[in-house]
Parts: sequence; structure tokens; C-alpha cells
Amino acid sequence: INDQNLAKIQQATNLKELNEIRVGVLGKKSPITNVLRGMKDLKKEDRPVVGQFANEIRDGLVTAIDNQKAALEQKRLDQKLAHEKLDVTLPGTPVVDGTPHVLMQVMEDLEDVFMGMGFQIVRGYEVEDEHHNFEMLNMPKDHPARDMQDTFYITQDVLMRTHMSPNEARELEEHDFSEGPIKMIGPGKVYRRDTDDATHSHQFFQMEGQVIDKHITMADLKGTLEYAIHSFFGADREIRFRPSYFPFTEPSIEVDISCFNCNGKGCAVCKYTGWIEVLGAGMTHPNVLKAAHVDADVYGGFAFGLGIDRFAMLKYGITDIRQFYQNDIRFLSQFNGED
Ligand code: FA5
Repeated sequence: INDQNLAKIQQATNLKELNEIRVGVLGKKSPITNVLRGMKDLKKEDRPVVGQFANEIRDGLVTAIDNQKAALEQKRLDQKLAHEKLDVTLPGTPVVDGTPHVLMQVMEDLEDVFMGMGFQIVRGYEVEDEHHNFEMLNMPKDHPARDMQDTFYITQDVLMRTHMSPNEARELEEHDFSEGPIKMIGPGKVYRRDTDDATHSHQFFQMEGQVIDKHITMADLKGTLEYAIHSFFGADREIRFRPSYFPFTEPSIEVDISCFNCNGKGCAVCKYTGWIEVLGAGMTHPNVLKAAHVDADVYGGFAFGLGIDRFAMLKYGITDIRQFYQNDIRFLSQFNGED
């Protein structure tokens, strides 16, 4: 019987079958358990002989079962490994890298241009007070120019900044001219109650610049803007300066570049004028200097303000500003951060 049991164990082809055999040969109702249970009925002198024999048989069965179990487990593992072959030459799962938003790329490109000319970056506050956003910039209450920048108010005197010029007012207030002139740019997010359309957004980005020193002239302003525009848009862009009006500069100008689409010949993009407006600028108004307690007889200079969104649209031929804010990954991933 024992040889038959040992053979059955060795022929078991899977763990379930082996477990059934184990119950049959070693379980409560198995012959070997019956023998061991019946020991008490044997004669005293027979007990050691029978006991030893029964134990040997049981140990033999336990060892055979353990061996077969290990063999079957190894076999199952081998089969699994053979099935799960790892092909190290297969291409991996691609990891998609994020890229800076195109508006941030344009902002950084412009920062590089101005930092190359020795400008320093000054960051201000998205939530501003009326005093810095309007009053210090020669726009007292009821000044009609306030209507040019329809405002989101938070309280009566606190608002979302409508342009980056309050940065300039703050710098003028704080600057110590014994340490040198002011030469700063202020990039950031601004807010206006404009109705969103293809070229207007209620939230957009601007970059302001300001240079204040002794003997600064309109020629310095023109030279700075020409260099910056050519660096950003390319040397082949023609530049035109037009008179304009801003309360905080006098005289004021607006700057146009030849249309990127038709190269100045006239098309729908430039409304058949051949030119596209890119920024506002001018010589700092003496009232702005006085409001910041800067001696307007000694110091003077220029300021300019450009729309980052418009610069990005012109550079990349984007016809709807709203695309910048819709977060469509197919649109944004076209701008991979490399020129
Ligand atoms: C100003 O905001 C002045 N602070 C600029 C300035 C600074 C002039 C210093 C003189 C001296 P303006 O409102 O024109 O000016 O806005 C400047 C630029 O912001 C515009 O040329 C345009 O490019 C952009 N811009 C204005 N409104 C919007 C809008 N709703 N959506 C997107 N871009 C806009």
C-alpha cells in the first residue's frame, strides 16, 4: 500500500490533486492515522515496534508530499516565466514632458532682451490700490482717462491692477538716485472689464519698462524700442512711431510694426493698412515724478507698456487670443520652448 501511495504522490500533476492525495494518505480517516490511533489497544511490548514502523511510513509520506509540492511549484513558476518573456528591446511608455506656457516663453524671451540691455526686473502686486494704479499716474478721480481701463474693483479703493504702470510709480517712490538711475521692466498679469473677443481678454499680460535718469531723451526711447522689437520680431520688421495720448507720458507715442502677414503690403490681418500696433510709450509726465517726490527739474525719462499676448499672437500668427486661456493641450504643445 505504501509503495502505491508513494507512486500516486509522485504522479500528481498539480497542487490541487496533490492536496487530495495528502488528505487520503495522511488525513483523519487515512490508514496510517487509524494505525496510530489504535496503538492503545496493542500489547505493551508490540507498541514500540508498530509505533516506529508507522512513524517511518508517515514520515516517508510527508517527505514525498513536500518534495512533490516543491517540484510542482517550481514547474508552475517555470511555466509562468516562460510565458512572461521580457523583451528589453520593446520601446518604453513615453513620458510626456510639460512645457512652459507660450505666454511665459514670450515673456521670458522679452525679459532676456531687456536684461541684455541692463534692465532689472521689478515685480509688483496684482491687487493694487487706486493711488498707485491711477492717482500717482496723473489720473485723479473723475479723470476721463480712467474709462480707457475699465476696472474690476474689490473695495472702493482696492482693485485688480489694470496695467503694469503702478510698478513704475512704486519704483519711483522707493528709488534712491544716489545709487544710480532707474532702468527696470515690470512683467505681469493685468485685469480689465473688457469683453472677451479675438483680440481682447479680461485678463492678459503686459510688460512695462521705465528708465529715469538725468538727460534721457526721446532718442533713447526710440533706440531702446527699435532694438527690442528687432531682437524679438526679427531685423526685417519695419517700425513706425505715431503720436498718441497717455495721461502718464508727455509726449506719448504708439509703435507699429510692418504686418507680419503681408509684409506691409496690406491684408485682412492689418486691416489693409500694412501696419500693426504693438505698444504704447512716452516721456514720463512731470506730474508722475512729482507724485513720487522725484525732482522733475533734474530727473526725467521714458516709459513703455506692451501687451505680451499681442506679441505672442504676432510672432506665432495666432488669430484668437482666447486660445491662450482655453488650456487645449493640442494647441499648447505646439510651443515646445525651442525657437
Ligand atoms: C497701457 O496699459 C499703458 N499703461 C501702456 C503705457 C505704459 C503707455 C507706459 C505709456 C507709458 P494700453 O491700454 O494701450 O496702455 O495697453 C497696452 C497694451 O496692452 C496694448 O498695446 C495691447 O497690446 C495690450 N492690451 C490692452 N488691452 C488688452 C486686452 N483687453 N487684451 C489683450 N491685450 C490688451
